[in-house]
Amino acid sequence: MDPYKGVKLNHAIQRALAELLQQGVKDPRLSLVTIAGVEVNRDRSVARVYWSVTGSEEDTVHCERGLRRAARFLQGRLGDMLRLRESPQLRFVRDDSLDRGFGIDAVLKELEAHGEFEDEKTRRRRLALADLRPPADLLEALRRGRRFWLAPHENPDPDAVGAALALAGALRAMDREAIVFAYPDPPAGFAALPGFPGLTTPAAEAEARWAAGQTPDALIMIDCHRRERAPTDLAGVLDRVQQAWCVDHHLVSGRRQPLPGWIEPVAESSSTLVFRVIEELSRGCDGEPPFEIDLDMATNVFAGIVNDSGGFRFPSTLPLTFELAHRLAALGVETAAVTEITLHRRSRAATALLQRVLAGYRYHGDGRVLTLRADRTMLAETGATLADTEGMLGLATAVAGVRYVAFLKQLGPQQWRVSLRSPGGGDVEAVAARFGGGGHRAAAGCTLVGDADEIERRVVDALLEQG
Ligand SMILES: [Mn+2]
Repeated sequence: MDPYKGVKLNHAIQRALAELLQQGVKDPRLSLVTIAGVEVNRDRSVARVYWSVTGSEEDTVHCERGLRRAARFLQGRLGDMLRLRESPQLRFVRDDSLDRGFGIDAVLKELEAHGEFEDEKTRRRRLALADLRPPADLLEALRRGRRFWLAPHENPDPDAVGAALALAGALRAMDREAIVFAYPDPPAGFAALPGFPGLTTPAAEAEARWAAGQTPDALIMIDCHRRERAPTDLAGVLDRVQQAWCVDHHLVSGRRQPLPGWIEPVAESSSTLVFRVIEELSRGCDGEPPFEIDLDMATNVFAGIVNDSGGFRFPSTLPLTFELAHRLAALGVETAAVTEITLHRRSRAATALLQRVLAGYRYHGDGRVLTLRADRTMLAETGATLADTEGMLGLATAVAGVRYVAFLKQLGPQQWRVSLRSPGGGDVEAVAARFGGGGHRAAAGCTLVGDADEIERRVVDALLEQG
């Protein structure tokens, strides 16, 4: 019998590999490799090993080769150490996100140095708000510039817009000029955000402002880390801005370099990171007077964390999320009202759309897979927009017995966005990847072209195959 189960096996492998790399291999540079996490697939035939190394690009390339060469050996030793009947095949995946999480990485290492081995859960539990440390170069850029353009990603949510408005408020408190760009479709739940839409500027005006000589010292992308996530209205000026930064909590995917700034995937929201930036700025420094974090900034931050933590229900919620909520409530934020408006309130059009979507629920494979759909006809007949589908996945994943949810949203005549969730713990990233998409194990998506019934059938088959 196998003593390791699911997550436990991941941790056991992570630990054993770290030990082997420290002592068991000849190549000294491999001892500098950090194993960030391990993910074993369902039948345990393959283990994806996320790794990173601090050092030059050359070191990284060297380690990548070394790990590949040592894979067989490590696999064999693992089997012995963990007494596995069959040890999984090791696939090494370079984890770029870790390189950039300098702050947290350092904190975690520090914690580790203090005590025995700590698993991810313990680490997350011990993180305090003050452990999130904004990078010095980002703070420096915010202090140095006079005019800032802040851009939440397209199809923004209250986290993206709330964080942008809060940061703009802080910059204005420092006598800087700061504008937040807004897009044609306001985010669902925006009504709780102080300053929206009064303090936002249509993205379409960017070009005119540029032409009038009002060019920004820096552009700051919020809740995303690539220029491509900016709305098309901004595309023309994006390449011309001298400096672009980001504040984001999403994992960096792909090999391409993200924007400089602060990417911290441990945070449940970008608003949390922005709060820490504001807090640092508010202390003032040489020739820069301190300022107060006001109620509007606090409310915008709270709307962001309440949205991204699903009202403190999502597993991404950290103890430090409650620490921040406490701080914000003490600053006077009307937590109940903001939560109600951000997460709960629906327009009549959105309610009509919800009725239609609920009526279209379809169960497959004895109720293991649930599919739902929002097409253009439904939007046109109810007067709702795609932004109004926010929260609908949450209702579907709540249905007892459902392992996978697929939500098909129509983007164009033959184009469908498929959002996948696995409330039952399965791996939807693997399914999204088969269709050219990506994401995380529990939440992923892809965009497919074709007939909706046909797309639905293919996706459902792939999900059922996943088990
Ligand atoms: Mn977010």
